[in-house]
Amino acid sequence: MTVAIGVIGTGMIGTSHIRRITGSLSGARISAVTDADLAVAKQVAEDLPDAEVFDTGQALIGSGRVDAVLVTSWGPTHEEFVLAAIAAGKPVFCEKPLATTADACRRIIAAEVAADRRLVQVGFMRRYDAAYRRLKAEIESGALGAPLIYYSAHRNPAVPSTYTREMAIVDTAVHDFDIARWLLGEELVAIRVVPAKPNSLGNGLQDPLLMIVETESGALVNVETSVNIRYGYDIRGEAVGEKGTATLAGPARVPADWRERFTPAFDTELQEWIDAIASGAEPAGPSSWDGYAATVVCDAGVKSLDTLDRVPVVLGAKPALYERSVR
Ligand code: NAD
Ligand code: ISE
Repeated sequence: MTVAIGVIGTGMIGTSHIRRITGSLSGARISAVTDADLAVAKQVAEDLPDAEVFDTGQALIGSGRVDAVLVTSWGPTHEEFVLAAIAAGKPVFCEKPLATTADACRRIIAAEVAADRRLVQVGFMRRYDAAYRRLKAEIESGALGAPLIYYSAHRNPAVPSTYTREMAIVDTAVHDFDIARWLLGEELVAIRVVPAKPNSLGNGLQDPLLMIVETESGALVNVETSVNIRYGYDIRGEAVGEKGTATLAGPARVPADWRERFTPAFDTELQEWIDAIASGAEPAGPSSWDGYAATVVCDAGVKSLDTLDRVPVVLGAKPALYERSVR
């Protein structure tokens, strides 16, 4: 079966995913596209002979031309499209964040649990990166002893003028929260944000930030976001255990941006998603619960940025649906 994918949001990452699906991946085709700016969607469709342009995301999701939905629009629009895809019984891959508020994520979880079927996968692509997978295997081998601290540096060369103070947490550190949960196999339970001396190249942005995040077992995750670092896109990680440490292997030279750093991870995440749909399996990648957990940490982080206090992260009970498919 060739999976017919409809894409909602043909901006930067939407077109990048379209190119990988049509250029380097197998088993899928782009059958539909839409964008809030229809002229952009039409332009993208010119290179996609099989794709129909839809006026809205809702119309695209409802179309018989679409087997599965790829949501790559702006974060605040994700909830509406993910809920519509669940209602239509169609698998949906949603770029991070799953949704921008914890309540919106809860509504998605409620809809998926009611469907009693995993239909949603969230775009936390770091889980598919070879270096992160090696680091996880090393932690899980027990060679380091119990993990005590995980250092996670997330450095962007620059950000657009539309990037706000909170985005260092909700748009950037959200990846670090997810990867720390995945590497350590634990939920995050509290966060404290500490702003550093501002980078004078940051146009008044509160940048860099340090975040001290606590896990259920009492281990610490130390996240650094620096989004005006200029020299490149530098992603670092180090796990400190009771009797050893392990470092996230980096590329030979610092990449220019997130696309260059994570291209193989994006390829693997989407290929595995396509393969699961083609075989009728539930997606095995990051779930709605993972998207929710990361968003709740972000909410607490934004509160801490405002108050400089330690803010607890309260998740509530995890539905059984999400116990059966953690990769
Ligand atoms: P972008 O602004 O380049 O593209 C978003 C597109 O969505 C725009 O063309 C916009 O017109 C369209 N859009 C907005 N609202 C819409 C609606 N209601 N219906 C249809 N289209 C709509 O942004 P981007 O950088 O491509 O980011 C898109 C999403 O991908 C964001 O959630 C972002 O956080 C995520 N992202 C993830 C990664 C990653 O590393 N996984 C990297 C970049 C972006
Ligand atoms: C962007 O949206 C991403 O998701 C990138 O992976 C991240 O590094 C960047 O900070 C975000 O703005």
